[in-house]
Amino acid sequence: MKKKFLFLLLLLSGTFLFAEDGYDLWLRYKPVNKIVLSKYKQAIQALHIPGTSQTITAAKEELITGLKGLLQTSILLTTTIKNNGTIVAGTSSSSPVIKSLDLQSDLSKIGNEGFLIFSKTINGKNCIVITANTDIGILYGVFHFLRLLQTEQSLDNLNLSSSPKLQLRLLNHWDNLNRTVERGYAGFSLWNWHTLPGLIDKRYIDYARANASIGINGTVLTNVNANATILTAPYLTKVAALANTFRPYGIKVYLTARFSAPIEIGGLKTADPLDEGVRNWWKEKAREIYSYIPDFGGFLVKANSEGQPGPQDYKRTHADGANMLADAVAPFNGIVIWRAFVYAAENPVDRHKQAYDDFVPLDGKFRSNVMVQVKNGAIDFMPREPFHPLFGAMPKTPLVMEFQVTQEYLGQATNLVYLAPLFKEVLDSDTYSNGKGSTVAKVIDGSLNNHRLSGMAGVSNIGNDINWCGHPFAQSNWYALGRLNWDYNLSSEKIADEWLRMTFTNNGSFISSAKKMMLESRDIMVQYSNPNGLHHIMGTGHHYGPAPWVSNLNRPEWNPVYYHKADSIGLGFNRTSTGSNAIAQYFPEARKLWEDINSCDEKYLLWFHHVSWNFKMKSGRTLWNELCFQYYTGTERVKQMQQSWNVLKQFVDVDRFEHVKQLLGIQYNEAVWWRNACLLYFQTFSKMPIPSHYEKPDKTLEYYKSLRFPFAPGN
Ligand code: GCW
Repeated sequence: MKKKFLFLLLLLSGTFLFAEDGYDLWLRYKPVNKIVLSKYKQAIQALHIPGTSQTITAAKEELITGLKGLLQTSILLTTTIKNNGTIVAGTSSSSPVIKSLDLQSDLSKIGNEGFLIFSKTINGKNCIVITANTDIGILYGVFHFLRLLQTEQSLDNLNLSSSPKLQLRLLNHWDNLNRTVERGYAGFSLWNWHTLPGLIDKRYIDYARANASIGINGTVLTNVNANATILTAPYLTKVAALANTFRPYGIKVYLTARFSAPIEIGGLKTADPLDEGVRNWWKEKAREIYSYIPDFGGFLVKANSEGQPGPQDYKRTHADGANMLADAVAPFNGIVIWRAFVYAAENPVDRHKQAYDDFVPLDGKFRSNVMVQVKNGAIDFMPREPFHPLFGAMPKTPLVMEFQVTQEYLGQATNLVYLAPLFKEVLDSDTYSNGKGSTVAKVIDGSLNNHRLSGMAGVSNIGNDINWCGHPFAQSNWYALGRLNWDYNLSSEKIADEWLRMTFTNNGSFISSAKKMMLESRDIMVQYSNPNGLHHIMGTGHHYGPAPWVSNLNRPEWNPVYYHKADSIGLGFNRTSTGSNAIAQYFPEARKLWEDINSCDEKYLLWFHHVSWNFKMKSGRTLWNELCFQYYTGTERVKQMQQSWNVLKQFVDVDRFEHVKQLLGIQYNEAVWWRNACLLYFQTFSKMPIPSHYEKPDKTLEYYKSLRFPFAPGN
């Protein structure tokens, strides 16, 4: 009785929001607000979606579920158009009504995956048409239509045409066969290899739905630090089960190929790519894989990098290795995505330069079904990094962008960091390779150099945590990867807006404050961890938290001191002509932004220059005082994020509200930790005081140095 009373009270006070665990991601389909609802109920009264393919069935089910949730009523399924407000969905082959509309000229412009959504009178009835050239286009159109409703957009006079800018829109899972995830902070791998193929977890289907809803069309299931076992028959049966589950949602599977597999599972003596036996082994292996998975996407390969085997073990080039695999998958229309993330401990050259040095000479030497996958920057997914100089420098090779959605260096799963601004910053950067306007986006979409293939990949942040990504806001980064892959011209703001509306609520006050938090979050993270171009000063191995003092690792380039080069004179890595000259790998016009220490964009100052502690910054502060300013301001801004979130309590269910609140508490402590540890350490070189108006670090440098995290996740 008491409970009932409390429930009623909460309901009446309007503050009762059912607890949510985040499992539904942005596909919650909660009821729209009352005013919108009455309009939608006019516009949507029936559904006409003939066709029985698995993809059309998935589209139909999604519409039924979505509309039921959003409009709180079951939708009438019709075989003819006899109601106003009928949604008519299908291709000209699945739907005679669509065929009769004669849409050829519009459809010819949208390719295999695009869709059209428009209002139209059919048989005298007002209808909404969702059509495409293929069934998967219909599914994408359906998700887009549902997004319009979820974000409470008007349905009047619809006239939309949309198709993806990039062809391969990929997730890269760094998932190991024992279910640990390299740099994964959201639990274990989704793929339960032990129970596959017998058990198809509902999560696999929801994963596919979520991906299809944002246009992701390929998934690399396994870690680039590869295990050859995935290529054996028992595992291929498991992979096939996943491929069958994902296929209706337009998602192809890819695997990572361990270069030494012919030795490890094939019993050969060598993995030399020019050896006939090895070449034949891979050809046979490809044939076998395609017998299980006829639409297998292909291989992703990390070779001769961080201890992985590769063609250079046999004095062959990356092109020799990639081409061998490309020849094996070519008969089945497979592709090889070869990673350019290479650097060698034995190579004394600035790590920044090594991938470019290795790959530029190979431009033009790859088979036509090889793509080279390049990380967004030359070092490694840093909080802020200039774009990779390979973009624009390999005109004859299609390059795939590799972003990291999992936040290895950006606060992992404890920090709220919305990554769309990072992705956009890189995509919008001008390489000047073909003159002004040669943006990274135009390099990877193939338009600058007329490539047949194009693509963008994101290292996944998905695990088996109930909310998929660990931090409730980390879901937005998965979402953003898909949306930008579909259309890199979307703004970070628009993507955040959509995601917030679908994930939380359409309430305007909530949206404006939460969006502000998201849009500032990446800058804030940079500010309290790696301001002004500092990079790779994270803890050893796990990369959790600061450790700029580390200098004892075997490989020089794994030591933070390698990157910040603090000394009594100043701070930063001189990559200009008087230093490593990595800057010369950029086109002259691009270089201009950074070349001159006095005009260098200060976001990248310490990336390209060794700067004296007394150097006058644009703010008028010395470098040392500027660092103090950045670290203290960034930390303070986390406190502001906490305050902003607290005010939003009334709009968010208790569970997710508390979850984010507590994580922001952790983030604040981590920001203080970054600030204090870094400033105390750099102070041992600058010998300058932290300005007295800042609160003094309450712990010593020794304390910070003594911290250990033996079981930090993802390592
Ligand atoms: O960012 C580094 C990570 C490694 C990763 C490597 C890579 C898969 O610390 O864990 O290995 O990059 O991208 O290959």
